[in-house]
Amino acid sequence: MTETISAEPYSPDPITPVLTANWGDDRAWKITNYERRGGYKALRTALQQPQGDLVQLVKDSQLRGRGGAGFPTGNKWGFLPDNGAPRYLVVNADESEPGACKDMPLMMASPHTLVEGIAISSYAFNAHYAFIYVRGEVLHVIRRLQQAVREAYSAGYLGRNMLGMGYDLEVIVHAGAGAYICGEETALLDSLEGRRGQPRLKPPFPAVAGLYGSPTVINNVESISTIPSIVAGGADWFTSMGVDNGKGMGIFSLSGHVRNPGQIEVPLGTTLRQLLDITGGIREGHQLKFWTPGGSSSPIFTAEHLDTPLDYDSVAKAGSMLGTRSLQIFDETTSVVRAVTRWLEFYKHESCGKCTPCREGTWWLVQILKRIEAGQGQEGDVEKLLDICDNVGGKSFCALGDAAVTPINSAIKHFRDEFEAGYHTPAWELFPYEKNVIY
Ligand code: L3W
Ligand code: SF4
Repeated sequence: MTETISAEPYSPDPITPVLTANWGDDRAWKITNYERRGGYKALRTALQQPQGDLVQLVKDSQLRGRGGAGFPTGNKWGFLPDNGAPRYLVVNADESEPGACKDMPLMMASPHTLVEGIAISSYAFNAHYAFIYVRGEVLHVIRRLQQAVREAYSAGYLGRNMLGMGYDLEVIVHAGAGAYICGEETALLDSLEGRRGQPRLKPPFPAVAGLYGSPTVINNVESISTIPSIVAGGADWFTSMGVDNGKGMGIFSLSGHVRNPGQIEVPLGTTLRQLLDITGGIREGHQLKFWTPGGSSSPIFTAEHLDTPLDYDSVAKAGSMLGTRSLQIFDETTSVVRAVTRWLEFYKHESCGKCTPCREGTWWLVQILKRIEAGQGQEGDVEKLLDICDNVGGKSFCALGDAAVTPINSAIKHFRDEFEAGYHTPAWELFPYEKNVIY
């Protein structure tokens, strides 16, 4: 445990926001309001440039994918083979990682930022069809996107002969059916093609053989939404923010035991201590116990990581992953066993069932965690958990299996005594506050 507020209030430099700049405006989601703030000017600029120059610009910007893995966006665009097959852009808007809440607010507040990014990106790598694959449950977001796409067609930014500059692009908003696994890019493609979403073997990567077997770029909502600002500001402006190997800004979502939960956009490399300074800190009278830098798929951090720069390399060096920048904050009233059990119930439910280690392993992990949570754990249960994790992590077909075991391994590393206390005492007696929580 440690204090979370530093003496000097932190001020990000250079000042963001960029992606969230108009979120406070009334009806920023209307095309007229977006245009009033300079929206779609970058598209006009882009359509006057050779396509290869735009791909090079994105490479020069050093933008890395904002969906979790941080793969260099310009490089991905550069992988598309020139084999005469149609090329597709698919935007992964299936955000559903526990704690992740940046793409949905972005699409609600400023859907045209995404639509403009789609138009520029598709032109850059010569795709004439783009799909936004969005979670089926978020009807309000789907409607907002559909309206934005309709407005963009009417204004001539999409469709045949965009802005009279000779390029055609069709954009389709596609609602998924609410399976977390469809956020995995190849399961998403199966679902988009009308089949049950289950991961495909990679390689081939989608860039080579993706939608309908054609070269396909799959990028996260935030990655594509960043493109208009790179076209408008240039690669030097973008690389002036962030750190080595982690350039630009990003939207971080803070949730849990903080005074002001929500989204905040800052340069990559900002620390949790600085973010808490800006947003008001941990809720009054409480102290940080543990947190996730990248949603429930990342190993947990503790107060000793408050000054870890939140960029890809620094977080990896500290033993976790930046992932979706979903900062879930837990204070000392939280049972780590209970938190991990809730996450594992999620992974068990969302396991697609294709491979045995994940399908069976997540089920067994939940059984053991639940008895520890109830104070009915048995001697050796912690070792059993670690053994099962060892047989799931790195031995499953896709990243969901790895994700499921990372919170357990890291929670046992930092709070083993709490798990062992579950051999005789229920979590709700060790953490009385939890009695008041209704599940
Ligand atoms: C061409 C190569 N393309 C890699 C591409 C690949 C993909 C991207 C990254 O998972 C992570 C995961 C979650 N030629 C290539 C190539 N690519 N080598 O680069 O690939 P990969 O496999 O490292 O990652 P991924 O499958 O995109 C994303 C983590 O993010 N995560 C979860 C996010 C939450 C959601 C959600 O809410 N729906 O997805 C959070 O941390 O665990 O590790 O495009 O094709 N040689
Ligand atoms: Fe499906 Fe889990 Fe195997 Fe991934 S790891 S393929 S989600 S069963």
